Amino acid sequence: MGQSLSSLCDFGETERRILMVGLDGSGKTTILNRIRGGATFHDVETTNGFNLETVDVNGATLTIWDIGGKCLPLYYHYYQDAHAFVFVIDSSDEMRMKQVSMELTHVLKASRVNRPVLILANKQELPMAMPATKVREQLTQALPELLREPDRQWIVQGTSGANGSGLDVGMDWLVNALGN
Ligand SMILES: Nc1nc2c(ncn2[C@@H]2O[C@H](COP(=O)(O)OP(=O)(O)OP(=O)(O)O)[C@@H](O)[C@H]2O)c(=O)[nH]1
Ligand SMILES: [Mg+2]
Repeated sequence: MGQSLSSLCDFGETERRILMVGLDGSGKTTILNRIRGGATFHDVETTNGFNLETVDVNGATLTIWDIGGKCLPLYYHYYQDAHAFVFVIDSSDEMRMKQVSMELTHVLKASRVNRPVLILANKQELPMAMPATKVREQLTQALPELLREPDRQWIVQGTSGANGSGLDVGMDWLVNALGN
């Protein structure tokens, strides 16, 4: 602890550091696999620590840190160094929305206010999944500070790690927001 992300890796000037966070089992590693071009959907092991991938999206080089949900507190210190966040939610698990709000609060408090937050309402293909609009509604009720940060760019995008839907739209938004 105590080191900055940029001191751990030698980043080029155009690279952008993206932290992918969210509760364990929300689908972060599955989504990372999709973003890096893996088309197949299969069970992945829970992440102990983090996975790191560099991907090109629309001409932008993104270094994505996929942090295991059970390890998040160990990495809060790094939030201030991130250029943007991908915050993944299991939309089929309404029972954990309070815990989700608490984790999102950490992102808002520990990061700089001008860092974009792409919130993915994942597992949309499941019949019991809350639609992205409902996830957004619950978050804005639980975290009114989201609405009070005028310089914060954020969206809630529905996705499925199972079939890849919604990911392109979300990543397009993220790259565009990073350019603003
Ligand atoms: N039905 C469905 N299952 C998904 C989806 N995305 C991920 N999963 C499954 O959800 C489980 C957890 O996925 P992971 O990608 O390991 O989740 P994670 O957020 O990386 O979990 P941690 O590493 O523990 O933080 C796995 O069984 C995945 O196959 C999705 O969109 N739909
Ligand atoms: Mg994982």
